[in-house]
This record gives sequence, C-alpha cells and structure tokens, in this order.
Amino acid sequence: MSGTSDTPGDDASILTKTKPKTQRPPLYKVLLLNDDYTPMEFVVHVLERFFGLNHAQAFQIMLTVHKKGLAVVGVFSHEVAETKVAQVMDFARRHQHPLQCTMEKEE
Ligand code: TYC
Repeated sequence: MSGTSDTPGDDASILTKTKPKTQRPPLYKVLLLNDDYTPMEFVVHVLERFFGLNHAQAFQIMLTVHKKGLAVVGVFSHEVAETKVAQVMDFARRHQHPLQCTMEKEE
C-alpha cells in the first residue's frame, strides 16, 4: 500500500527538504607589488598585455602601485588568476625585472 513502507524514496520516507545553498566559486584578487627597479613603462605594458587594460587605465594602476605599494589589478576565478600571475612572473623574469605579482582569495 502506498505511504506505509519505509523504503527510501517512497513517499513516507522523507518529508522535509533542505534548500541547497547556492555555492559561488571563490574569486581571487590579483595584486601587483611595487619595487624600486622595474621601469614604469614595463609595468604599464604588462597591465595592457595581460589584463586587457587601455593605456590610460594601465598608467593609473601603475601609478597607484608606485605610490601605495600595491594594487588589485583584477578579480578572477582561481584558474584564471593563477594563469595571470604565472604570465606576469614569467614575463618579468625573462626581462630580468624584479616585478612581483600575487593572488589572494577575495572574502
Ligand atoms: N617603482 C617603480 C619605479 O619607480 C615603478 C613600478 C610601478 C614598479 C609599479 C613596480 O608594480 C610596480 N621605476
């Protein structure tokens, strides 16, 4: 008879449903750090090349890093942030500049 069995999936087995929490994948800030040696034009070029910024935007962010010590240059998924950091670090290393780029989980 329907409704009298304890069989899982039977209509008598589960009467409450918990609403699943919608999980958003965490986002990561990519940060550029100041140093005393990397040329300003190189940093502007990096921001244009790897972060798709126009020249004016790139120049502004470079100046913010230069004055404040660091700035967020973009917010991405973990995979994309990791790729951007690797691209910047590799490009800087190949040009023998000490430019540092890191990522941090956005809370
Ligand atoms: N401080 C550097 C200079 O005076 C310029 C610079 C800006 C370096 C931003 C790194 O992330 C940086 N040449």
